[in-house]
Amino acid sequence: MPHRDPLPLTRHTARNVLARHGTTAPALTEKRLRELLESHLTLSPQDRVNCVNLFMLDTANLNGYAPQKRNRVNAMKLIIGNKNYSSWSLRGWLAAKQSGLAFEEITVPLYGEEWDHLRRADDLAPSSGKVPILWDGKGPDAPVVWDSLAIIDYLADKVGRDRFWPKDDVARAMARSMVAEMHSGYTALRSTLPMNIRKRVEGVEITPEVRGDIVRILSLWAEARARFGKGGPFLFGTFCAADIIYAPVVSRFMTYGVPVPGFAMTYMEAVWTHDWMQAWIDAAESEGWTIEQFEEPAR
Ligand SMILES: N[C@@H](CCC(=O)N[C@@H](CS)C(=O)NCC(=O)O)C(=O)O
Repeated sequence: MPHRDPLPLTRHTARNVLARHGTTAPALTEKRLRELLESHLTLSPQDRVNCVNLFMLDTANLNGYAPQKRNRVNAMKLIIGNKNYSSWSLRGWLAAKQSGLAFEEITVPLYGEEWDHLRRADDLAPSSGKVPILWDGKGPDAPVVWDSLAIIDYLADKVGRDRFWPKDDVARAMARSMVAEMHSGYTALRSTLPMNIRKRVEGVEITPEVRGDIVRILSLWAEARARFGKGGPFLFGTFCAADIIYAPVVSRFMTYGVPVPGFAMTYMEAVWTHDWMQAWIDAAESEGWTIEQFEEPAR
């Protein structure tokens, strides 16, 4: 039974049909594309999501054409990976939320069958095919920022440092250092225990290297909370860049049942139940993509 849904597209279908009609996405209107594709549809909801995302990437650089949200052409656009797995995307997305600015998000499925093609799209060229990447406006001359930490810095410049960093110099120095350490380090933890929001794994083996990372993180959390956490439940009291950058660690600790002391559990609960995290988790849980290599801890 063909679907008659409003977004009846997959990339394969789109490509095949377009090729058969001797046309390419740039030449099309959304309406015409729908007409061309109407008769080719036996698609899952996930296929439809994929296709819309991919179609948007294909057309995003074309003179303001975008099939969705055309009235928000000046809004920022954040391209992220699968919400279940992409820890750097979570950081970029939380940063965009923290900025308070409107942004359009596009989720692209990492490492899926279209990934090789997708990562070469114009919109991902500045990051050489990595997410997250933030476009501040439309067109090739719009400011573009890739890398989660650069996105935090860019947005803090735009909306004011105090939204992202503690006001106090001593606290801010520590927060910045913690963020930098996460961004450049903890490779054992990051490579061995990949983020997988949906999953719970029991009895995972914690290597000495991973244990070292965990102990270091817990000691930094403890110090930040003890010295600067009086104003709220987060590392430096109110939610800031440090919480953004450590949010995927919270998820990893939950997924792999890493035993943590009470203060850390309380902190993790604060992060996990934060409205933005809950929205991200809900979306991760309803994603249909599975990336096999991230389904098990690495050996
Ligand atoms: N240092 C970058 C890392 C970005 C990154 O490696 N992102 C991953 C997803 S979590 C990615 O795009 N992987 C796709 C690939 O490497 O092909 C950041 O902070 O944003």
